Amino acid sequence: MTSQYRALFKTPTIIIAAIAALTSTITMKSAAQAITLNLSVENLGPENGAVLSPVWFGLHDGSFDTFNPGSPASSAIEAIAEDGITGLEFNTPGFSFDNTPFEGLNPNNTPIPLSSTIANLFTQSSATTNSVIQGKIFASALGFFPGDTAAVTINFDDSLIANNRFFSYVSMLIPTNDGFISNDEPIEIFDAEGNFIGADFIVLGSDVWDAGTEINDESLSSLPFSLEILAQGEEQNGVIEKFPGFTGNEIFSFNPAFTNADFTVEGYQLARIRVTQVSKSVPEPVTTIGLFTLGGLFMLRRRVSRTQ
Ligand SMILES: [Ca+2]
Ligand SMILES: [Ca+2]
Ligand SMILES: [Ca+2]
Ligand SMILES: [Ca+2]
Repeated sequence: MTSQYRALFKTPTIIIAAIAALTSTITMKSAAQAITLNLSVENLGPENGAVLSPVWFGLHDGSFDTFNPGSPASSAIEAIAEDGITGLEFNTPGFSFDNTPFEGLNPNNTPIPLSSTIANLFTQSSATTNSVIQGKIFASALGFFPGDTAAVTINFDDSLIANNRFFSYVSMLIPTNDGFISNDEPIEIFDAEGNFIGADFIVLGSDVWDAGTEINDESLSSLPFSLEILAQGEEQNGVIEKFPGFTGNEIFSFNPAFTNADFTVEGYQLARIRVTQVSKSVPEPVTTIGLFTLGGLFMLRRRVSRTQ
């Protein structure tokens, strides 16, 4: 066998094939490339801590602003902050309310008009004129319980980087009436030259906002724990401000599931959010063939030198 491998390695046709494969790999890099990003969310809270609703995300050109402190919330922020509704509940692969308290919710009976959700506002926004990339990240239909991690992978052509240089996200905090986390300013994940920057940050309890849309009473009749209570609660008619703290004890005493949910305590870490680049590559089969061929050559070389 050894001499056969040695003979193969010395055969000019093998080397020519390897060079041809290498050349095709390099040539393909000047063509359109697929950008693959991984977006992940982890609930860092302690056991029986606060729950994050499914996290809405969107990529855009930098001109989409989810909210401004001191201003009234949009209908999009209100729908997420009060009830965790993004508008993507009925068209996200793998997402279903079956076997949850919200089973039966459908586009025709949702108490929140889909036209007022962030999914629709984002689609209509000039920030996404040429490309609409948005979705939900979730560990289950109810979102992220403490310790839960989930990620989504998205692909787009690198010619669309300028349209998708910025990342935004929103998620509701449970158990609050209208507490949410989101980025006030778009997060730059590609620089102006198109180089990947990414994101990796921790959201603290002190980073939670109050949408100013629902009076905080943490009452079982206003928190969205069942289909019937969706969109229930007293109007606040206020503006977005830092979460002022929990007001009542009802929610913490009725259910041991929330004994550690007061994220306003010192040092409470809510979530880690990451945007990483998986690859920026030519269509996979070409790369793979090139690498296999080179790898084969290295293996041959090693076998040859070891036996010499
Ligand atoms: Ca803002
Ligand atoms: Ca409301
Ligand atoms: Ca409020
Ligand atoms: Ca409510």
